[in-house]
Amino acid sequence: MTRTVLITGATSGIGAAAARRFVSEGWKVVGTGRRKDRLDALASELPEGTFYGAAFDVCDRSSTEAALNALPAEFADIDVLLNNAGLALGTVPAQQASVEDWQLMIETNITALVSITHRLLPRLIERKGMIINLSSTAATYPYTGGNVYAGTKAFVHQFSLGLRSDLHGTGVRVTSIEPGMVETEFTVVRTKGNKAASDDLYAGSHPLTGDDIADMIYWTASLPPHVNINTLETMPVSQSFAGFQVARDL
Ligand code: NDP
Ligand code: 8X3
Repeated sequence: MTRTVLITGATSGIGAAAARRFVSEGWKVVGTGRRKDRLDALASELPEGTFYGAAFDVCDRSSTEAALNALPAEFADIDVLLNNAGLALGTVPAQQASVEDWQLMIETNITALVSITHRLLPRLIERKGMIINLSSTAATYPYTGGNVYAGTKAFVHQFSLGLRSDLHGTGVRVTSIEPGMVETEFTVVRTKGNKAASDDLYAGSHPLTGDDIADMIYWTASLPPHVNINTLETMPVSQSFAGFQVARDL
C-alpha cells in the first residue's frame, strides 16, 4: 500500500531532500512552503502523481487550513507528518536581538508546528501514523546567540515527548530529530541573506547535508510499526562541544 507523508518546508534543505527520498522509496509526498516556484520545480522533477505542492505560509492559520482542506483525495490520507518548516533569525546575544525576530521564530517553529499537528492528529490516529519533528542540538546545548531559536527547539523536543505520552495506546509514533550543523539555506536565512557568512561557516567543515538527515528521517519512518525512535541526535564528526565561559571581576 502506498503511504503518504506531508512535509512542511519542502522548498529547500532538509525538507526538499526528504521529499526526494520518500518519493524514491515509493511514497506519495505533500510538500509545503511559501515559494510556489520551488514546489512546482520539485513536482516537475519527480515522477507524475508522486508529489503535490501546497504553497502557503505556516504562520497564516487560514491559508494553512484552506490548503489542508484542499488536498486532492489521492494525497489526503496522511500517514506521516514531518514538521520540518522552521528558521533561526539572528546570531546576536539576547540584549541586542530584535523582538520581531524572536516573535517570528516562535510563530513559525512553535505556533505553526503545534497548529498543524493538532489539525492532523485525528487522521494520524485513525491511520496509526507518525509525527516526525525537527528539533536541534540547540535544544540541549546552549550557545551565545542561540537564545529564542534554541528555546523553540527545546519546546519541539519536549512537545514530541509529551505527544508520545498523550498518544499512548493509539499506535501513533513520534520522533524528534535533533541535528547539529547541516548545510542548507538555514544560515543564509539566519543572517538575512549573507551568503558569504554562510559559506564561511560551512567551509572545510564537512557538515551534515540535507540528504544525511533525509536518510535518518526515512529510517525512523520505515522501522517496523512497533519500534519508536524517541529522539535522534546527530552532528557532523567535525562538530563537538566546548566548555563553559567565565566572566571576571563582576
Ligand atoms: P532551509 O532554510 O533550507 O529550509 C527551511 C524550510 O522551511 C524552507 O522550505 C522554507 O520554505 C520553510 N519555511 C520557513 N518559514 C516558513 C513559513 N513561514 N511558511 C512556510 N514554510 C516556511 O533550512 P533547513 O532545511 O536547514 O531547516 C529545516 C528544519 O531543520 C528547520 O526547522 C531547522 O530549524 C531545522 N534544523 C536545521 C539545522 C541546520 O543546521 N540546517 C540543524 C537543526 C535543525 P519557504 O521559505 O519556501 O517558505
Ligand atoms: C541548527 C543547529 O547549531 O545552528 O539548529 O543551532 S545550530
